[in-house]
Amino acid sequence: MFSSSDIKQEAEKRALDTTDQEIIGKAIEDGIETAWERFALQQPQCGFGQLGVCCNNCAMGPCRIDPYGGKPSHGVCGANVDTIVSRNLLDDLSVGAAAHSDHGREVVEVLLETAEGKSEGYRICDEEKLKRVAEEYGIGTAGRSKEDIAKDLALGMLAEFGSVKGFIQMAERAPDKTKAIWTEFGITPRGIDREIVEAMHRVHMGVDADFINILLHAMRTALADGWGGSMIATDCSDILFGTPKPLTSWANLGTLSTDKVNVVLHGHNPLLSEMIVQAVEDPELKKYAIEKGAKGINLVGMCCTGNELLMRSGIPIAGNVLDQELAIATGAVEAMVVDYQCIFPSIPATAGCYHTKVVTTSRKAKIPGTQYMEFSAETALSTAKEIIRLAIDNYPNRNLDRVRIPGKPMKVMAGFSEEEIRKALGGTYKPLIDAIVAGQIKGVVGIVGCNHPRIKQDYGHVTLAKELIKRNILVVETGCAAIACGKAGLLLPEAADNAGSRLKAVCNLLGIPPVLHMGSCVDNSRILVMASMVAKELGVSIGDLPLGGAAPEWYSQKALPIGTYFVASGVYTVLGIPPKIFGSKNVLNLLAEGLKGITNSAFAVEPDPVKAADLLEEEINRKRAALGI
Ligand code: CUV
Ligand code: SF4
Repeated sequence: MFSSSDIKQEAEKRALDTTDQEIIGKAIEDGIETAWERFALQQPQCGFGQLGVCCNNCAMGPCRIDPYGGKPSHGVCGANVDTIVSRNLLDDLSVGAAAHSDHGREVVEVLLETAEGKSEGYRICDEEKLKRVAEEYGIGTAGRSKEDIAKDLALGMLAEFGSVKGFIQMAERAPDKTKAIWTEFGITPRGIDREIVEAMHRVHMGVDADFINILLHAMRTALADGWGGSMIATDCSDILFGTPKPLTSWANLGTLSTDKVNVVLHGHNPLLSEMIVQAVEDPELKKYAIEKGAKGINLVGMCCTGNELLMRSGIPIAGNVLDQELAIATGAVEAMVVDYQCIFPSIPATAGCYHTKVVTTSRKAKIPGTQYMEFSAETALSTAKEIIRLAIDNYPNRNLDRVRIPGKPMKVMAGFSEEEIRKALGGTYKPLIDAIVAGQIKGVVGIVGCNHPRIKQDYGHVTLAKELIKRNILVVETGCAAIACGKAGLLLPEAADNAGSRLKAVCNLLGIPPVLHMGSCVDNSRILVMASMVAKELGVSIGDLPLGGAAPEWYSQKALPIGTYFVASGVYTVLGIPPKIFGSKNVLNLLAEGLKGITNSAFAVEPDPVKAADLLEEEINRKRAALGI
């Protein structure tokens, strides 16, 4: 067992943020098992698996290849290491693309139901964006009701999942030079489901054995996510709930309240969480909370659904993926409401040590030991109210002796949608381009992705962001990376003091932070759109721009298509955690080198965030030189 100084040390080893450290300490004292304990129990992890040389695709396996070039060198079917490694990568990447895209589909379905008057609680909020996107789809808008337009748009988008027309409309947003590269290499995405299903076909035993062919399809599948499923998720969410605008709010576990009913909204899709935001406005529920002895209801977000709520409604964000168990360990959470993705199946066990109720809501994601309250568009608001009632009912069960709410929340500024960034610049990207040409901003890097228990929580994100802004590189962020930097105080205009003098001057002039929170993981599509607009303004490809991407602490399969559509769109991307491809030199060389000849970008792996900043800066300088600036 740990002594108290050991506990402190252990907590400091696990997380960067002091509020997280405090609750890690409490969790250890309370004897709660978290991802960190389970990660330790898994050590040493299987080397074959880590290298990607194990294949379990068919019943003749599992097969594994000797990573040192000895025997066995082939699976029972004869697949070699390149086939196995690339096929495993395509498999994982497709899972990630499916997760984003299926989330996108649900938003479109609710848009359709809303247009048809069949949903409860939803309305079309951003009519201007609706019309703009509808026009891209060739849908007439003049003199039509927003419902009629939305119906046509939703049907048009739903059709793209299966691909009737053979291309994805939103991929047309890419600059011509980028699209020409996709055409040349045959990786233009044809349909969202189509690429994922084809990927599943190709990984079947005895289909695609050519690692180059497999990796090209991986790029096409990733593009179908970034410029398809994810972009649809972003744009339809904006249409339904409003396009985010800059606002301020709060971050970290200190956003939990000592005297209000705490409800943590965890997961990904804003469809559920936005209804809960509406539900807590109900005067009856507010009264009910007071009757139960609370001062009110306190909603906080977690992970990407938290990012969605923060961006649009200014709901405080309690933390990122490794905070889900910690939030419960504060002893102050009445209910954790989840939909899907990144929800640890351990959550009900953690909750069982306190009074917390875990509510699952999606038919696709049931977790034993939770309360299931099915969520559907037709009854969304009523279900949301029921969920809040359940949380209120649970308030009297809070055991004050076991509650600890740490520190103070950190102020954050969020809500930087592509539209708002452009607006802040005066309507076009010309001022940004001028600043880049003048060297006031050396380049732009997107830091994205999750936490991983192998890395001190948030250390990779925060260290890399600080290093980059110091070098006058503007940082844009999504996902858990953005939450990490929020906790660290980097999402504030004052954080420009940490930036190089040139970037600092730009930030001060515009009153913006040096690290811009652009949303959830599907909102990486906002970064693509921004890059595309800048490239179009210059008449170049995205690959020509001084941009970079990084996923310092990624774990999720979803990070694979994100990284890959960045690279396939022309953005050099550094990963802090090695993907499971090191068993194949050929696969590694193609992704780290060979792609440069195709998209003028590639992957790199660098666990040290300072060195990762060096790599990104070098690449930005290379692209600047090629542009003659
Ligand atoms: Ni979708 S995918 S852990 S919440 S960023 Fe956070 Fe973001 Fe990764 Fe999940
Ligand atoms: Fe083994 Fe080939 Fe089957 Fe994979 S597909 S498990 S390598 S026999």
